[in-house]
Amino acid sequence: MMSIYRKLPNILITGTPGTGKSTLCSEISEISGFEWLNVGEIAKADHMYDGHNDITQCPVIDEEQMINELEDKIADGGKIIDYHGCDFFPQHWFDIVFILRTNSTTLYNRLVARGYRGQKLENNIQCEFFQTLIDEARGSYNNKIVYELPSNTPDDMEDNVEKICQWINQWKMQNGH
Ligand code: DAT
Repeated sequence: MMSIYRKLPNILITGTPGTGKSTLCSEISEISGFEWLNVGEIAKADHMYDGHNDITQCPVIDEEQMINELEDKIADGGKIIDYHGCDFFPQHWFDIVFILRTNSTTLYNRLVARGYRGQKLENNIQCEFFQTLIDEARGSYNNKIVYELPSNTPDDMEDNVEKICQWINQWKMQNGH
């Protein structure tokens, strides 16, 4: 497929809640100047919901409304999108997709610290264990642009920030900036 012309690339960061998406995006945004779009926060702020999911115990995002809301921003490029789902975004939005991975014990501890318990805690641990986001990303995007990144330790976080910033710089060089 021909790549869409953008002055700057768009990056999708996905993964189970607690894998470190917000932390990573905030650091990359600070370094690169790219705008961080936290889809969960945007949905919350604008009440972009369409019901409630009893299994995940989360409100269900109004996907159509979200796509309409983000479309113009995405067209400009230079965005980092952060969400724990990835199958409803148009494929052409992203130049690269990263999935953060965290081992079960570490993720469990992070989610407990965040106040998750019971079914919600269990569902998220299972989501990571069964590689739900990997399947979702691989099923939704060209696998050549989909990468897994471990996110267990602060060293991992640092490596991931560096890798993504390097990728941005490389993209700019290859695209004449
Ligand atoms: P998410 O946005 O995916 O829900 P987060 O960025 O809020 O995740 O991170 C959840 C918590 O885990 C937060 O306290 C920071 C910590 N954390 C995330 N990634 C980490 C890593 N690679 N090493 C150590 N701590 C990490």
